[in-house]
Amino acid sequence: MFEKILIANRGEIALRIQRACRELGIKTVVVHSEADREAKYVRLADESVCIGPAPSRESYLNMPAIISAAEVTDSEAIHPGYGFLSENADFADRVEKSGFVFIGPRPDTIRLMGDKVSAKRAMIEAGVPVVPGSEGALPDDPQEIIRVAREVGYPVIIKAAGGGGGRGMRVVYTEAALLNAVTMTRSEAGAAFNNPEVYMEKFLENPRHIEIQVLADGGRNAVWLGERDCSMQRRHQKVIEEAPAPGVARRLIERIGDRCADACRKMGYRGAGTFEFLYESGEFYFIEMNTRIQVEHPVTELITGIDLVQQQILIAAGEKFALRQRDVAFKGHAIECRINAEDPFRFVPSPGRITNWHTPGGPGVRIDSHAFNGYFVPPNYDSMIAKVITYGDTRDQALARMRIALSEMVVEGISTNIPLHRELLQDARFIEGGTSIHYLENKLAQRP
Ligand code: MV4
Repeated sequence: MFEKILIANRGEIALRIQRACRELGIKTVVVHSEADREAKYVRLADESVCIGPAPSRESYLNMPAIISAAEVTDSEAIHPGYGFLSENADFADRVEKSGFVFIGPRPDTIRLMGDKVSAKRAMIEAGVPVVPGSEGALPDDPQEIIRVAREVGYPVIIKAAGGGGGRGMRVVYTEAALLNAVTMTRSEAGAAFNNPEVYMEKFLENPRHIEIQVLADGGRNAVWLGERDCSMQRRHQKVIEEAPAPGVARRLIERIGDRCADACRKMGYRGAGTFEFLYESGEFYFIEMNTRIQVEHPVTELITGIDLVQQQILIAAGEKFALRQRDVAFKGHAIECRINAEDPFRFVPSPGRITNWHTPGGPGVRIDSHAFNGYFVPPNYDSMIAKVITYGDTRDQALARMRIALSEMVVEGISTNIPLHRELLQDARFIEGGTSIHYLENKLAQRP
């Protein structure tokens, strides 16, 4: 096992990784920007290194500074967390070439999944169902593009191969709008991702976003750890996640989960990963794969009892990955509310000093947060300051516990989206379960 790991991230996930390390008896090095000097996980770390000024570009995205910090502290491995450099294949490459272990998939796997055209091809080969669309990237020939769209059937969506997470896409409803949309998406993709390749899919009008968690050892052992429903979102920012997905047939989930685990074996996937699907009319369609630990991983941890961050570390250390599918049992229901420092009505960030901070507790309540009374939320980063996660034997119990938790929570000095969460936890359609990816935006549009 490693003696010392460097954490190349900030905020709640830096603290989360640190806790996993501590339980495994591993020393931690935290790298931080000038804006994060007073962070709690910096004080709790065995060692810390300031790697640059507040802007991410000069600190958390500064590859040479992070690798130098690993060198001077004699770290053996680097955990990238989520966001920042976590899905940067060149970073993973540089980490490994510098003699450290990258806690994540091999650089080539990250690259393969980063290109959405090659990711989709790999899934088709592995028998994972994908959204119907173009075979690979769209050709240049306009007549050929028109032919593919007719075959797929309108509406279609044009997506950039280098995009993902909602960046670089365009919905097309008519043939008249098709070629211009392709041209525009191509040129934006060339500028934004340095890759003008685009592909086409049937546009699904009212799907849910359901993802499958996997863990794999890079060889023959791969398991899937259930699904998460992440449909409650606004502008591609998830707001509430839950596991299991309400109202989806278990047999179907099991079939898809087995396909995902198979795909991992075929690819020699290593570490934790997430297969993203759209779910509509009782069918699953793969869209993208994330090669990192995700924000919403705790809901999976609560229904499986498996510590995903510890498993990432064990796999990276090359310890025998002993988890088998038959050992994975799902129990109960978990819900996560992301608490953001933002205006609950206008959604603009609300950085500043927290003057009063009380977090909820009690049975089935987990708080993942780096914040504390007197903490200054810096304006430079993502606005998420806490995750409130509740667990129950049933969805109703998890919901009830979430309502109580949100009623207990106090954050003063900054604005948060806690009022929005309180409102959503009283929403009849959400309580019923199974709302689509458009539900929240439609609901907000109807607000007075
Ligand atoms: C789609 C889609 C409908 N049909 N693809 C947006 C993020 C990126 N991961 C893929 N996205 C979508 N792809 C087809 N063929 C609708 C979305 C989409 C979406 C997906 C997941 C979660 C939230 C979303 C919000 C808007 C659009």
